[in-house]
Amino acid sequence: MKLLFVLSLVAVACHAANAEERRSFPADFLFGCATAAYQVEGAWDEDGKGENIWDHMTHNRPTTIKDLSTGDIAADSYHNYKRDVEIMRELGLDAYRFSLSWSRILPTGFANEVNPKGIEYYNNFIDEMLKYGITPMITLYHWDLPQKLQELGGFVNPLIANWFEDYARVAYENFGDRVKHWITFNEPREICYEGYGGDRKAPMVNSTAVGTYLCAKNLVLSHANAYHAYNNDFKPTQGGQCGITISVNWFGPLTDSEEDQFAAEIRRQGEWGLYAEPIFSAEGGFPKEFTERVAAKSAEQGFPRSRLPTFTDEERAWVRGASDFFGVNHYTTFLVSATEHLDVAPVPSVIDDEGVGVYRPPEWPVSQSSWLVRAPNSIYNALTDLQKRYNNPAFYITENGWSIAPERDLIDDDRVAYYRAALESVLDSLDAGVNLKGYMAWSLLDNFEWLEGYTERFGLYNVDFEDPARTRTARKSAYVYKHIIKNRYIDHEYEPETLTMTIDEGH
Ligand code: GBH
Repeated sequence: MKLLFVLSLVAVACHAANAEERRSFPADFLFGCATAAYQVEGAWDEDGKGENIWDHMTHNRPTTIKDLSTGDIAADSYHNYKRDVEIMRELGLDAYRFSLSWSRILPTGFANEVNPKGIEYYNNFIDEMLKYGITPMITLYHWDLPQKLQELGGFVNPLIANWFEDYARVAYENFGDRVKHWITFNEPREICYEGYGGDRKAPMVNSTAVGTYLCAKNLVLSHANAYHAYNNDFKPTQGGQCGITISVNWFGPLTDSEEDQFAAEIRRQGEWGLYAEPIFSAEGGFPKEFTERVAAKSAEQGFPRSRLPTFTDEERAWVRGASDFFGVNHYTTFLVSATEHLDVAPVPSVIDDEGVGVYRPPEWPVSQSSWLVRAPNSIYNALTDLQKRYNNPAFYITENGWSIAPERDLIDDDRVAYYRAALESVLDSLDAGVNLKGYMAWSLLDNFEWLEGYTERFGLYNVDFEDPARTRTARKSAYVYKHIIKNRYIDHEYEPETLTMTIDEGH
């Protein structure tokens, strides 16, 4: 009896201690998942959709994709959107971030001809989400430029700023009565550096000297046009917000030396400052030290002017402050050195302009994607840096996730470990006062991973790509994420009892 009493006291004390230590996510914090049109929709030429640069590249240069696959069918979300919303309800999501296919809505890219079937598909999808209280968050551009616009230069033609604004207006007009979260671009770095400066994304322009920089300037101007269009002509009646998503991985110094600290800063400026600085900094324009470095390198290389363009005063003012929130896609950390592990890169190129080396300690766990490792405090380091640098704007984490091999079973414990660590880092960021409003896991379900095809799987739900029905099945990580969303804290001990998904009441 006495022993029992003591034991129960101990239990009460432990419980109290847990409750004290237990950190919760705010009740209004938006938990969601993200996807992108080309990666999940399929139906590449159905119901009047026009060709885009990924259709074009996968069809005309099939060997650019590791497993020779395409997004022609992908997860077939075009036909399975009701099942996708059912999955969101199973997970208990507050929000869902997805992208619109520009060429499904405007088959040639231009706004003179709107495809009614494209509008209808997104209307049905949005209404299905709203029926169950799920907040839709739309990305206007996740890498699938209409092919006709690419033939006119795509993001190196300054007229892209008009074409993009026209497209954005069509989206606001048709969906803005119900959609209150707009993201203009997903990951300018990947669009500009990988698509125009290099050859790791369509359209593989590989103009290493200037491609990235021309695109960077035109892209931030396109963003600003779409932002001001919303702000002036739609926000007053629709009342939503418009922002941009930038990939912000953390680049820390390899050692405490001044050289390494400066090297890390140059890398940050070249990788994401190029896109964030013009929009979010007090001064506007491209980042200072990086601008000086490209100017110096260009001069050494015999260019009569810097390869990095400048903004006119008018352009600078138009872009500066043109965002209601900062969307962050965060995956990993790199340690930067001024003198070691130097990258081998074409001369000239962004990587050569940065002129630094990157390194990851072998003890950091590696995913199925060679670039994606689990590093300590990764989200915290990135967000607290942005918070200080840009005067703490509103943030959303719009992507964060982990890949596994296609042959793995549903028990993805490495992904569970990644998400738990990432969400602890989110709580650390909230404790540090970061104005973070939500978190979207990448991804709701397995999908077409760009040049890697279907060889890397990011889904909380497995998709059977051999099955014409593209059956979706929850992985262990789905149960764990659901538990976190429901309870608003991270229970590191939680194990799902059975792998049987159900929809909880209220969803
Ligand atoms: C995001 O990009 C994308 O928004 C999303 O569409 C994608 O599915 C997701 O991540 C997972 O990858 O080895 O040289 O080819 C994340 C940033 C930058 C990660 C480019 C992959 C490839 C470098 N990506 N990186 S390389």
